[in-house]
Amino acid sequence: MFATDDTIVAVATPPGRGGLGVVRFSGPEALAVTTKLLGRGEPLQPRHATVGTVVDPSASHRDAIDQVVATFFPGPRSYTGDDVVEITAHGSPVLLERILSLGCSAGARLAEPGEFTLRAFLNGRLDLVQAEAVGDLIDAVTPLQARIAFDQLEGTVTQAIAAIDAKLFDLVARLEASLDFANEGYHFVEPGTLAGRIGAIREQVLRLVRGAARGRLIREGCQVVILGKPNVGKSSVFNALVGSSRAIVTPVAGTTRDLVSSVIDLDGLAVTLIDSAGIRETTDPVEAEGVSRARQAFGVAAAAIVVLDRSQPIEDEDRLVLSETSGGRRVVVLNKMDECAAWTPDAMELPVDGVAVEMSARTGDGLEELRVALRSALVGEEELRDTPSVGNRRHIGLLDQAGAALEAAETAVKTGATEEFVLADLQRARAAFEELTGARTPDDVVNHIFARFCIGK
Ligand SMILES: Nc1nc2c(ncn2[C@@H]2O[C@H](COP(=O)(O)OP(=O)(O)OP(=O)(O)O)[C@@H](O)[C@H]2O)c(=O)[nH]1
Ligand SMILES: [Mg+2]
Repeated sequence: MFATDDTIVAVATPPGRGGLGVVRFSGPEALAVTTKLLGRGEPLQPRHATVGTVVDPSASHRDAIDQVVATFFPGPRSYTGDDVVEITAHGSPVLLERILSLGCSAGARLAEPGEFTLRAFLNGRLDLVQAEAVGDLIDAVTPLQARIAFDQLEGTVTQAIAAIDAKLFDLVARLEASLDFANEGYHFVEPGTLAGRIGAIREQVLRLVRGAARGRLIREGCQVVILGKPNVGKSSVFNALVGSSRAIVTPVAGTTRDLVSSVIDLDGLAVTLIDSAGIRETTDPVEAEGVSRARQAFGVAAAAIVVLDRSQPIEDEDRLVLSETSGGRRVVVLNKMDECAAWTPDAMELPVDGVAVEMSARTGDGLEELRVALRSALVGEEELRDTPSVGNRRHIGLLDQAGAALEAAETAVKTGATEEFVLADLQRARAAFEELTGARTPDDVVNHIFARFCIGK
């Protein structure tokens, strides 16, 4: 863990040129260091934007570097909980570098990635779940991801867990009191109701875990691979969904060999769409490699789009793709509906479960239906915003641990174990909650969490 009693500095805006760039200082010397840089006699007024000039304090003559706006946020009511000063300069990387190095000469130290947010966590301004939400918010690529991360930062997950933990705490306190007064025969929990109470708490944990698969899909995004025999229009469907001619389309069968991918925003889901050579039997070594890559991509994909050409007769190759993908989530597309239909799914007795989407990648007809069908294949029909927002694997793992401990406690009660045993299981559940919120989290876990942040955050 880094030192927390010194003053850190970093550029808080992204690398590169911009209209403005922000250099942020945090720590006990933040005000003193920036007062030197600004060449000011009097200190900055708290929470006021002050126009000033950054100068080189070591220069013999007045060496003005940039005109800036400086704002002082006194601790503990600042982002980090320490004194914070933000200097907004012109967004030139050279200037910002200069201000950084002057700051270091004046007594600050370059911040490590995530160190500002780490301090906020250590100073109790945020719990660990909220600190992780800051990282998610910055990394979000879809508005829905950003929204869910912001909800988490606002404390929705924290509150859900706190509510469960409060009930657990109450139960533990009562059981401990019962143990203390065991000789007097006092019971602070009706023995007959104990299993039911634990079960009710476990049900709340399970509810959070049940929403987690979907939460993870939103947080991490997923892959969808496009399959089908040659020339059915896979690359055309890919381009239509991406909204540009990313993949090469030609009338020659076997055009696509390598995997081509692009991220699309499917109503908030970040879907990495993969165009492939499709699945077929082939002796051509290049195409065979393409097919093998397509199969691999399908192996890790969350779903497949299987494209069939409705203007040409169905062949064994189509049936091969349909049967290879029948186990997983998929959407079947009947493409080229702008031409005369050569068959219907019923007549061909195709193993097409659920709906098949009719579309024309050429005209764009049916594209919206495909988007809707794909979204519902991935996450169902529910409104994503209303689902519980646990999507972080660390959180899910710890909720699972808490659930298992509660299940053990319930079993212990039902099999007549003593209260000490039940208590030990309940304490394990509480420990999982404490690790989740950061009340008690091993240092290496905390370091790992903040190491993925960018510098300046
Ligand atoms: N009429 C019509 N033609 C289409 C449609 N979609 C694709 N095509 C044509 O079908 C041919 C093959 O399209 P691609 O998108 O390259 O097909 P593919 O499945 O990626 O082909 P390979 O990469 O060779 O496996 C091209 O000539 C496209 O213009 C459609 O909806 N209607
Ligand atoms: Mg192609």
